Amino acid sequence: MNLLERFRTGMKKTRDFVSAGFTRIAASMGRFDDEMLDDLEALLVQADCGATCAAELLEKVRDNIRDTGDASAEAVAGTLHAEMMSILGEARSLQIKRGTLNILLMVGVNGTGKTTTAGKLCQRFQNEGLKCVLSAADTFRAAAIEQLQVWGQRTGTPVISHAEGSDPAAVVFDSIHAALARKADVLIVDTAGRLHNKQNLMDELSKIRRIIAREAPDAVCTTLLVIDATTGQNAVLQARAFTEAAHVDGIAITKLDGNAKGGVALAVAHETRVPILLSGLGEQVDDLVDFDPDAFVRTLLPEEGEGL
Ligand SMILES: Nc1nc2c(ncn2[C@@H]2O[C@H](COP(=O)(O)OP(=O)(O)O)[C@@H](O)[C@H]2O)c(=O)[nH]1
Ligand SMILES: [Mg+2]
Repeated sequence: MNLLERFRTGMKKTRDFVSAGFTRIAASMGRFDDEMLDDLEALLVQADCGATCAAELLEKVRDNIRDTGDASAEAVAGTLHAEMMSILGEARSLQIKRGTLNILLMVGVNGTGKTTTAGKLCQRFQNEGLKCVLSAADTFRAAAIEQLQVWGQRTGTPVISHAEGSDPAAVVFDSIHAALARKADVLIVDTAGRLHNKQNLMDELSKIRRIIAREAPDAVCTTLLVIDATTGQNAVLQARAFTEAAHVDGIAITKLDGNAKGGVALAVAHETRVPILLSGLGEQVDDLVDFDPDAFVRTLLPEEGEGL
């Protein structure tokens, strides 16, 4: 399956809702009038693209119709495609620098998919011939540590952990030394990284970053914010809060397979302007793909021959 097919299969619920909805609205007349454009805007809002983002998109569509006189379904889909691409920005993937230690800090609220994404990433890196170490720095619950150990077994990756309730910074310290001793390429740190309040998150992350700077000054450190696509506008609020409280290098948007609300990726990109690097399209180990703006947009919108 190529990337487009993976997005279309994984995001089937969203595609059935948005793409089929677009086609249904367009079908009545073949060209868009004001009422149909309002329906289209409502459809995008229902798919969780965000009210501001949807309003902006439709404003561009209306401008284009005014400028060109072309209100055909193809023209409307074309404008939406271009504008959505501009919100999402260029395709960017998670970069791993060879010959040095790369440290990935997974942050995000509980249940968004940090541990699962860490496990999936491990498998991806192993497939690419990179050596990985997992760090169980979410020490709040024993279950969280055990869950990461399961991923370690599944992917053949060493997991560095301490007891429940221990200091995450100490786990990170040991993990860095284990990774350096093994000459690992990637250390994935499953942090608690939760946002009880901004100060709390900033303190936790800055403590971890201080240890990294001291113990592995040459390491390339990347903070990945994990966002659950099924949580609607909450996902947008989380993205805003985290990006305000901490430096976030990239976003992993999980559970795009979960419901018909996958449009939230647009709302998150619109709100934060932080690149979305990864997308979770299921619970299995290989259900993680690079976020591809073109494939994503072509999943939302119908194309010629598909009702246009
Ligand atoms: N359908 C689906 N489920 C996911 C995805 N990513 C994670 N999950 C599920 O979401 C739940 C919470 O994930 P977990 O990694 O424990 O979240 P954490 O608390 O942030 O570490 C688990 O049941 C995962 O299997 C995804 O991309 N798609
Ligand atoms: Mg976890």
